[in-house]
Amino acid sequence: MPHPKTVEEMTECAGPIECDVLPKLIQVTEAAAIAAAYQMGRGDKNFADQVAVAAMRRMLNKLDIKGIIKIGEGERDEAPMLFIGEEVGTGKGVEVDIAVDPLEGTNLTADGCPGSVAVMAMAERGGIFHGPDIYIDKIVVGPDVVKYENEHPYEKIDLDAPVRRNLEIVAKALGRSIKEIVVVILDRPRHAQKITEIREAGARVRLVSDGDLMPGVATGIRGSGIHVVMGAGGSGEAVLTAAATKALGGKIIGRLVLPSVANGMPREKIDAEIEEKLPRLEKMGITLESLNEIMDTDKLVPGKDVIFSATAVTPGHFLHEVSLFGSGDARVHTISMGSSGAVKFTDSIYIKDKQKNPLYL
Ligand code: VTB
Repeated sequence: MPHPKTVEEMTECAGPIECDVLPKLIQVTEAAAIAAAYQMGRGDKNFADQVAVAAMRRMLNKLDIKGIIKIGEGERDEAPMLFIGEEVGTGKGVEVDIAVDPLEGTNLTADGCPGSVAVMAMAERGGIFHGPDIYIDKIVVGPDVVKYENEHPYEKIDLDAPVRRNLEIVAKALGRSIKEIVVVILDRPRHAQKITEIREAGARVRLVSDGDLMPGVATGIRGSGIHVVMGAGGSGEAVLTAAATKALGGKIIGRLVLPSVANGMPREKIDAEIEEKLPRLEKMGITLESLNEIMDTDKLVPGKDVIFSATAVTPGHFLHEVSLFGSGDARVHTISMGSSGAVKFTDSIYIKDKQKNPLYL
């Protein structure tokens, strides 16, 4: 009598990046998160970021990969480490494109507030959107909504549709009423109108001061209490959200927008930003017109063999914060996943002195 061979079957359909690199990727985000956790609540967001970046880079450089940073800490001239275009890894092994955010939520860490994570994604070469570091205005929803859309071709989440219409679709997909839906959105003046519309539609709003990446991932996890993420935030964060969303079967739609435009700056500020950023945009094949095109999950992360890992620094929406104990020992909580559909919640404990700090549950 044949019996299901779940793990064997899933391993067979996993690509080489998922098979070879994913187990080690967990340690990369763990190392960055532990480094950042020592800086939690110390009020210095730049230093917290710096130690997370350095730890992530050290760990990345131990991996047998030929990696190129596609989403990183900035341009070569503005970031000393993990800048866009930097080659990382030992140079042996599989070719990968990499998106990193070694400390998503630097303010949250510096202030000791919930929601900061060390996060990264990888895919085969060409598998991660190579876009400008501006904003992406987005909507993120989970797999139930994708299923509903597939069954109802005329009811699709649309970035230009009224907020109420999108929320109606999400509510129907989840078998709930709109008043039971929770929407996460960054607490920014640029979102004032959207927040009003969400509330008028009857949904509940969870405002976050920073960090809308992990709420995006949470839309793909039933029981997280988060059903939709809306609003404009960093493009790198949106790409990382897309990597996880793709692995979990949800979706993100978005469009690039200049921060000066999204934040309602005066014309001269917008012109100055266009002048500063246009040459780089054009190099990437993006014009002011194509800036308006809608991008979906596959555009943001076209890869087939995509992996993602996020380790909480401070308490997360569904992850526990880093615990520090002993002298340098740590316990960390990570979510990692790959294209095959294998998702891991890892509770890792690193003990240096096994007698002095025995393991406890
Ligand atoms: C966004 C959001 C991030 O910073 O990028 C935000 O996606 C920046 O927005 O999660 P502002 O320019 O309005 O500050 C985060 O909140 C943290 O990196």
